[in-house]
Amino acid sequence: MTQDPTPNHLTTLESHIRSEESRHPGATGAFSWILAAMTLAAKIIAGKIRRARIDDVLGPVGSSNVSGDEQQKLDVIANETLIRTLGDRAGVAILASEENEQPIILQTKEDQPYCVLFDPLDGSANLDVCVSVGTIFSILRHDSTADSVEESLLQPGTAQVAAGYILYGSSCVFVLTTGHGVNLFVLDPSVGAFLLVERNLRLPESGKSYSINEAYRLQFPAAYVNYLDEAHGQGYSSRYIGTMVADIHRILLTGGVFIYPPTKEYPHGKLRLMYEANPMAMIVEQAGGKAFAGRRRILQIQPESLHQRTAVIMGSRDEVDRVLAHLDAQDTDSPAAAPP
Ligand code: P6P
Repeated sequence: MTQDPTPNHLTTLESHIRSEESRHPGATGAFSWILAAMTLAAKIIAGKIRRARIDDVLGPVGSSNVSGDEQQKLDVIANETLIRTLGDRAGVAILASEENEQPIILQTKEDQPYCVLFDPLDGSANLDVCVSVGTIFSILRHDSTADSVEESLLQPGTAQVAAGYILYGSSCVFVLTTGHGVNLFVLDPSVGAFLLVERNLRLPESGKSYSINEAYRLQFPAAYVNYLDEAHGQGYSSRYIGTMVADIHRILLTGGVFIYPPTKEYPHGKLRLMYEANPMAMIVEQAGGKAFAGRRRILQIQPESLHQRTAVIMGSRDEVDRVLAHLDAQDTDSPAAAPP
């Protein structure tokens, strides 16, 4: 972790974005304008989460999203907040959300340079019990030559121009990469600004901690069970919050590995490639970690559909390599034991 070289300076997320923009002479400001919209949405959503029980907006809406996940009231509120804040920003051609089956076309003019994809409220099932949740976003260049709107979005993770997440936890944290390292900002509610607290954050190369839902152990391919058995024998700790953003944030700061293997319910993995795995993978790699789906680097997966799912192994280099070594030793992905 690189401590800020100018500890006495107060850098806000907005001023950081402006200084990044000044590094690109040809910049039109559209990119900065989009990140500013994400900042505004984050502050609004953070406020709504803090007041959720008071305003009685907890619990399910009574419908499911395209992935079949039960929608929480705050899923819908967060989604609408992001669409409203991004919707009037010049430079955004298309929005895509976990909560919307189809992409949202904002401006059909070909010269709109960007697309924004997001999971508005990751881990929202945890809201009722006051456990951390998050917003994840990915920014792609708009490909106006594609045959269809969805096709224009189906770009591999390496094409992302920026990725980030907001973690609504004991504090509200905004983590951002634009391809030049990872920066961490914390919301100061007294002034309503995200302040830079860590520049060029580096993920520890190792960490004896894994994050996986061991309730599904009997459904995991044998290689993952073998890894767990090895970890148990080497004194690893287990930490699992059930919100990807929170689990990955802990790993970003303290090391370890997050794993969501293929299971009987999710044979291709549970997490969504375009707006969960890809942005988190960009952040993890920019911080010096590794991010794989089985034996494939996540960022190199060519997407086939907007809401497709993937398995995930991401975190410290050494820890991801340990899991991959078991995958290499196991030439099939068959479950360790026949599912019940
Ligand atoms: P499980 C939340 O629903 C989520 O999409 C991720 O944030 C989280 O890592 C995962 O699913 C938890 O899934 O099956 O362990 O409840």
